Amino acid sequence: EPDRKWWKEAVIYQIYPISFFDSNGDGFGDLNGISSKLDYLKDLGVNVLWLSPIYKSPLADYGYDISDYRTIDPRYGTLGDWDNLLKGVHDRGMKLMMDLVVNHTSDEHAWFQESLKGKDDAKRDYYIWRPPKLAEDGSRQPPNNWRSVFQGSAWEYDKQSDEYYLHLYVAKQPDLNWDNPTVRDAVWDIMRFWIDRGCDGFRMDVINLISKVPGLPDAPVAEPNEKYQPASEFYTNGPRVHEYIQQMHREVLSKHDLITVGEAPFSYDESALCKYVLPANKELQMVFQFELVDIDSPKGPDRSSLAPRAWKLTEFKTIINKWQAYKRDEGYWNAVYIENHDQARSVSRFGNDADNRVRTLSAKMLAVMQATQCGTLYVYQGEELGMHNFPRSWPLEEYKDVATQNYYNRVLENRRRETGRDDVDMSDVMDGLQKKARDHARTPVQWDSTPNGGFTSGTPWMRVNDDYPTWNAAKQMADPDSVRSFWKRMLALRKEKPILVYGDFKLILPDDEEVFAYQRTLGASTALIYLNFTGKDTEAAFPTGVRSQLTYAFGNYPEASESPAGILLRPYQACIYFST
Ligand code: TEU
Repeated sequence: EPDRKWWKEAVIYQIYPISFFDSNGDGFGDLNGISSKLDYLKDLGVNVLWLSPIYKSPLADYGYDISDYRTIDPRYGTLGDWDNLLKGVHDRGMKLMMDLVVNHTSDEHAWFQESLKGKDDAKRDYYIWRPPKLAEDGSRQPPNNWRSVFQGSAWEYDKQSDEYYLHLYVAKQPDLNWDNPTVRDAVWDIMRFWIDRGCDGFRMDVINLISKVPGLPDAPVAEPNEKYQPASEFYTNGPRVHEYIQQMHREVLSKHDLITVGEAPFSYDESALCKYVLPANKELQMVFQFELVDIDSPKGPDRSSLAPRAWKLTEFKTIINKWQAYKRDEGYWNAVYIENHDQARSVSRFGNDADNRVRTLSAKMLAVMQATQCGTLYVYQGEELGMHNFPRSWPLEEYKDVATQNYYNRVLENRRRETGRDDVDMSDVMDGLQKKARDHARTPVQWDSTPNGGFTSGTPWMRVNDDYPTWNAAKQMADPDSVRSFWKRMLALRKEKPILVYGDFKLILPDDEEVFAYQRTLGASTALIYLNFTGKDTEAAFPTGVRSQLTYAFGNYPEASESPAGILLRPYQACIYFST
């Protein structure tokens, strides 16, 4: 018997509020906009909504830079609007999760403003301040050579105190000093504030980066032509991180029935990441590991590169298999996702969006792939509509993300320096951005075929993808063959069949570069899943001896065709069989 829990069976829908739905015409999505779409979400079959940050913020990183954890940014609404949203969510039997961003704050947060006042200020030690390193010529240099995830030095100089502060992300996101127990207490208080107000759980931003290696030593020089070096090994899964999360569990989490998921970038090491998740450790319920979504990133220490790498289906399957099979007996639990606000659209990356037919088929195939894995399932806004990357023809100005802009500028500066010319060719970088930039996830949701996809009656903060007249929620709600209708049926099936949530996972045909096939087992029952990742017909075998007990149950074609070898799969066909 599986250890059944509501949060394991839940389907979680991530909302990136700025791009979800604008209720007041200012061009920004808002809380009342979300409230007005709750019936749409309930109808889809999701159980929990996770809101990306809606707190007060200068939006340097679209809300992942918080200047007040207890206030809603006016662009998104008010605390009253939040209470109203929560009520609407609870009235429909759903739950609401908040984004806890506490590795860093905004530089406009009151704590940081105080910290800036001087070395003796009570809040100075809330952040990570260090004196400059003096170069031979006497010039002031950052305390070490770490590169920010968003380019440049990870340190910002403060003239007044003649010290630098650490920021793993942009300078407007100073890192909190978790080694200071007062900071930790302040974080527990923020969590209690939202729990007392009724929130049902937390997604914890970069929670595996909160403990830095003592002494903050220089990173090894991996890129000799660069001034600043990739340094994630000095702050990922750091020495005190488990002490801190266990304290969080004792002080806050253990007292409530919450859902918790930690974001854990820069580590593919299952023996490191399992520590956050194994129930015996009393930390979190699951983490977002990045091994799968980084599959098309260059191997090597620089995880901020937006140059795409070609990958093979066998690599993809190996990664999923590794995590699906990992320590089930000790209670390791997966967070299943392929999209979020930091990832390009999955149908463009893992499916095929060359034309409407293959786009629809492959988006449905990816729905089956996710909804038939073991773990808690996360769906990102617009994924249920098969929203895809925006076109290569969009100019750089349409990319609103600071990570994209900074990456482009770093490559541009390097090329200018290397060639001594201004007019360097950047077309390959633009090709890469079209494939990998975070911006593709952030175009407004396409609700209908009215101007701007019905997202706003005003001017949208970011351009709506040009395909909204054909690809939108209203059209898809009315079409039983749409991606949206398919997702709804798929989620209903997952609800009905605990084997899809809890069953053991076993890869079939591991060496096949076209078909991803796996078997799920729970007690005496079996499910088989076959996914054709190509745009052509292909054949695949059944495992020996199982065929007679299996019945075709679900897929993205009217039926499954069999061949002498086993199963004949049409382009991007997905098939689910259950034992009778
Ligand atoms: O992201 C963590 C993170 O470092 C990656 O997802 C990052 O976006 C990617 O590696 C870029 O190369 C979280 C949030 O999800 C993201 O939106 C924030 O920008 C970031 O933390 C800082 O808060």
